[in-house]
Amino acid sequence: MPKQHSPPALDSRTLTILSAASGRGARDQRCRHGPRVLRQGGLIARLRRQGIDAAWRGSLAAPSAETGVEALAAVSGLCRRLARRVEARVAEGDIFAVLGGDHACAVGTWSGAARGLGGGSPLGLIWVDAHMDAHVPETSPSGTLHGMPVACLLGHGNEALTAIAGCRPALRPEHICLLGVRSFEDGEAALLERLGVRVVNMEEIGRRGLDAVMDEAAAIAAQGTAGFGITIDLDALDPMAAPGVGSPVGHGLSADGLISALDGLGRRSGFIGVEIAEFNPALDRDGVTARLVGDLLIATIAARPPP
Ligand SMILES: [Mn+2]
Repeated sequence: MPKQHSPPALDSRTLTILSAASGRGARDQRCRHGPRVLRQGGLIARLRRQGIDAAWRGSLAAPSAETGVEALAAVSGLCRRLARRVEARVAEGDIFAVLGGDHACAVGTWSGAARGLGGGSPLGLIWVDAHMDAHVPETSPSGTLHGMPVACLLGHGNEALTAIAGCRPALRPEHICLLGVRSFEDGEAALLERLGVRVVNMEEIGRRGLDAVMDEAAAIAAQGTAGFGITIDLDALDPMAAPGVGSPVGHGLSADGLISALDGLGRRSGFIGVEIAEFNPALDRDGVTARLVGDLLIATIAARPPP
């Protein structure tokens, strides 16, 4: 019998912002500057103006390549620390927002969320991404860890990462849905297919509309779980809308479409938190991607304004 996770009403909760300033999961490591640029750009003040009681409660980072610490050790260390922070927030009933860094931070975020919900209480997750992020070291052409977090959370891959969730995987395949996929390799697609993970590609989004597939994803994440969240890799968006990302892929989601599909997600019962990753300020143009991070958080979290 899963423990019932019954968070207080959203408007009485604090939004805890945690940042994971690491690019060690990627070849281009400049996503590590993302959290600093967002913070200096006034993200907290903007959220507060929208009535979100946001507080920055932890700036985590990974050792840079120059320290000689290898990427797996750097990323797993960061993820372990991030997992502890997220676990505590979920156990308290606060909602959290994790800001990356490259998307390898998702291993820490969602392993911690699963622990915070308690043993035997499944986690649900909506994964918005141009990629599948479901490689294991044996299938990955690049070997970069930001291509592996979905596999790790399902219990496949480096033990230094899979073990962060505890004695069982952070996620069961039936409780995660990928949205926006359009760039992947055979090995990772085969893993997700074998596990029965629902993957919604851009062709299907074009056919059914983003609102409809987001509804389906939210149902997958919420059904039979004790709590659910969403992780957004900014590369899910079209590079015209979000140029400042780690690995741009053409023909992605529109900003307006994603903002509209996210509206109200945070008010659904069981919602525990959001993660936004892969903001690379070095490739941003006129702050458009930084602003979009705020737009996406507000759409997900903010209470609907009174009519
Ligand atoms: Mn990703």
